[in-house]
Amino acid sequence: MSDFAYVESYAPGEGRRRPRADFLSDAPRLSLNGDWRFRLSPTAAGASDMDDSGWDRLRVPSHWVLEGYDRPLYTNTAYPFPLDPPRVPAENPTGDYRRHFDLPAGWPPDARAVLRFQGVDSCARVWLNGTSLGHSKGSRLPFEFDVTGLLRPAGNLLAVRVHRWSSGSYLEDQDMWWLPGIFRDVELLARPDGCVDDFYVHASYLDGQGTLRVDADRPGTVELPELGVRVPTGVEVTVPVEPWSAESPRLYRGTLTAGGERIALAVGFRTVSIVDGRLLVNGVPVLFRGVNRHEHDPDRGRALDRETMLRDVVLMKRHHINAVRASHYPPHPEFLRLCDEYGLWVVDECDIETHGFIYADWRGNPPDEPAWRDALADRIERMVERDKNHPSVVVWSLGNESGAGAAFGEASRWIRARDPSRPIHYERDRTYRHSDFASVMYPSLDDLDAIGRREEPAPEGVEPGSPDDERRRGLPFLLCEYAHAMGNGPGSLVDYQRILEAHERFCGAFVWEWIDHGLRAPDGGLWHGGDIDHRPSGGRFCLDGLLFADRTPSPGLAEYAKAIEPVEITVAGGRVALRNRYDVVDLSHLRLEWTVEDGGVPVESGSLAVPHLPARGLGSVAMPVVPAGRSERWLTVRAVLATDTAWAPAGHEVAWGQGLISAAAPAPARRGSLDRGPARFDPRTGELVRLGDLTVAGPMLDVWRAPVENDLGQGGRNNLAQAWRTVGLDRMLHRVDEVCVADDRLVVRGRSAPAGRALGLRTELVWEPAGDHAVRLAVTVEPEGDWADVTLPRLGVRLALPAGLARATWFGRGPGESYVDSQAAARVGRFAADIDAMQTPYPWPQENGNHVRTRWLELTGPDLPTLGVRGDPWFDFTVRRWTSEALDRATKPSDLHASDRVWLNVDHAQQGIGSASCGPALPDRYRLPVAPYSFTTVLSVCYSSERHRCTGS
Ligand code: IPT
Repeated sequence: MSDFAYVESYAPGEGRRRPRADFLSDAPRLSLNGDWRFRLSPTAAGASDMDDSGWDRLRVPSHWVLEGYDRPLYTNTAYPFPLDPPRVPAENPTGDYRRHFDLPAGWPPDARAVLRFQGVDSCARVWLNGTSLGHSKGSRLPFEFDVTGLLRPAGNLLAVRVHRWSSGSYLEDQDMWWLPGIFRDVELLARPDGCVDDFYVHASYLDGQGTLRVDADRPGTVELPELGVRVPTGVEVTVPVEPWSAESPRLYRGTLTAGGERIALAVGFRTVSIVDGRLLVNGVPVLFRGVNRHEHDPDRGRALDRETMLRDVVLMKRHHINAVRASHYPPHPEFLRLCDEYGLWVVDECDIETHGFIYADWRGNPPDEPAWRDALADRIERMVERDKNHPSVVVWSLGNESGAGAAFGEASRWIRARDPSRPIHYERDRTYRHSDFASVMYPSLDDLDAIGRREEPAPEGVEPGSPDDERRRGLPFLLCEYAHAMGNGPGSLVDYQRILEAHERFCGAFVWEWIDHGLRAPDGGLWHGGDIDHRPSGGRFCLDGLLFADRTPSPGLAEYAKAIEPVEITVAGGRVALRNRYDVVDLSHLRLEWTVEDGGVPVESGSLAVPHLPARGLGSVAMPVVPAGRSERWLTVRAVLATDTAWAPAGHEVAWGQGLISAAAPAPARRGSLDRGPARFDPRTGELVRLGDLTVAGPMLDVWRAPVENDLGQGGRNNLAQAWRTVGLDRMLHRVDEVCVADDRLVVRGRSAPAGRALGLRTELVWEPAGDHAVRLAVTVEPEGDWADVTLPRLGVRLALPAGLARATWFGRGPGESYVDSQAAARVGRFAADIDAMQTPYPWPQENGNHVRTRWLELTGPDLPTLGVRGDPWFDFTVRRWTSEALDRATKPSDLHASDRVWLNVDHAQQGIGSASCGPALPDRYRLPVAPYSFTTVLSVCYSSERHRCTGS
């Protein structure tokens, strides 16, 4: 046996203390974070030299692959090494870490002491002052060694050997970067005589009363001053309390004192139960409006500091997210303290994923192999013991995507015995015998609806009508992943939410996922998996978050916030109807404000009394009386925080609704003469070449968009972009057949079609005068040939405009981008933005920046006349400095360069976005079939002194 056989042994560790609760106390604690000596070796043998004075320095916590050594690797499902469990490659980058330290003054020299590692990826062997302490695997879980008697007042040497690959890596095949290193805190803890080692807070809630009992392995005293509680450990008390919930995270702070140590307690009273197939907390149903959160930072990987964790929590709270699935491993313990304090329901998931066994047809899958029993049980116990005292943790998850196996039965039995207070989730075992929830990932809307009705078909391998089938149907349903947020999207968030709220069976859902896992590249850009020269690679699949990697919210997050906003406000029939979507609280923490806008210009505003509405209650208030206006008049009602909270200031918007008060008067029909109007055409091609003093080119029929990630359905399924390219929508050729003038109308007939194909789109563009400054364009499109079931990414016209145009002002939906299946977050109003700022910087360039239901648009630039576009009644537009083709070709944002034109797409429609990058096909109603279409638009030109003429606004 070699000296490093432990790396490949099934054993989860050796020499470690038994797992216990994570807590903060006033006992002496020495952080060993900071500057360490570091040397990287190519194999598990590591560095043999005793003298580390010439070694490099490395900050701890960190991942060495993000600090200039070795390189990060990204795989989705496949292991990056041969599937030969429990063996790992001989090339096993191994980092030797050394830390020299002195004990601080006042450190009790003879005290018991514990050395704690909060997380080391993937296997660590540890020595203190030359004594071998043992080793541990299980990257995202803590481990401790008893170091009593091994410390010196000065000149201690802590040596840690970290192996990139170990048997433990087979249990850590999550879809994420493989990032080795000591990436969480290292601490030395003094353990005073008589102190408790582990304790368990049992704090339940029933009918206004909280029942508390703190069990500990040593006698101690529990104090919650606010409740007047002072009891010995092991003794139960019942007192009137306010319950803890994500919406009202009432914590009672206190202490557990034993042996001269004071441990901080943050007690939240709450009871989780499943009654009649529904999940209840404190007796009421709750709905998780959640996200899957990986720990990620573009520079630090999973070595997050507290500030970054807090940013996540605050961003979630501000976007109405009330739940987090800790996908796919227990987060840093500080994150859970923040969830307790700020209020987030947590599904705490174990650091177990064996996805890559799919490439062996699940043969040898660790959860189904006795040899791995201890390793799996070890992880479950370390999670539960560490996190058992957090009120925010309401569900235990046994892991992700690990097939089925006896180990999950053992895990669930162990948890039920140790912690009967929380239900258990595991999605991948289709019998659901070891889960208290039925669960699947990425169902279609129809499938989800059937699940809600408890009418879903029996899963494969489960006999319809069998006891497993019956039991599953009776379980509450937790949608652990849906709405794959890769690139532009996801679409249908509102559709999903409607179904989730329509059936009692649902206890909530978690969008995949919170944040893009882009890593900072040396050139300042971002790396995804495909940027690393290594196979297998998960490519761009790590860029699927609601936040961009730098934590800038994406349009998808705005849409999700709108889909789940806690109050539904409907303005109609003279009333403002309110639906309280909170599960626990009423609306007394909110203020209602209203504004009336005429054509997007505010004309009146005020406030409304907030009706008393209990959780999930309905009510209404009378609408303010406002007369009709000249153009479209909208009433917007906003619910805002009445007072400051921990996560947002007073005035922060939590919900809004709009209603149309009066429609616009029809625009007066303006005739004129085409000759005397602003439009000049090329007589040969019928192309528009000038509009007043604006040089323009076009408009051309345009049916192409740079595919979004969701157009590239996973693994070839739902791959619309491929179907489009096969037909040739990305390379349409345009022919003009006829240009004629009749009755002061210019008619241009032509055909757009791809080379090599017998199909095409016949077009007719009819130009008419519309006053002195405007022309009306009517477009008719007639398909020819057999298009089979191909859809169109977009249908509209594209114009090339002078590059000097710099700013857009529009009346329609905004301010952010919107698509037919993702427009809830966009309100009706008047918006203005620089063209450059209207490009959403998706890390993989793709279609973006669309605006649905635009009534009018003006483009302006210094020293240029204004271009106006009016819809009949609406159009979609995108405006950018590069073409869709250039956007399509680009693979990095840095590939996009301003051309010598501004490109404006005025669309009759654009196809929806969906979430098919990992999920169901785009619903039919959001597709744009090949069919006859006709639409009109009015183009105008005007000069600043007469601007109103441009759009009639
Ligand atoms: C699902 C995984 O659980 C998650 O980690 C992530 O990979 C996601 O897919 C896609 O980004 S598993 C998939 C087979 C549905």
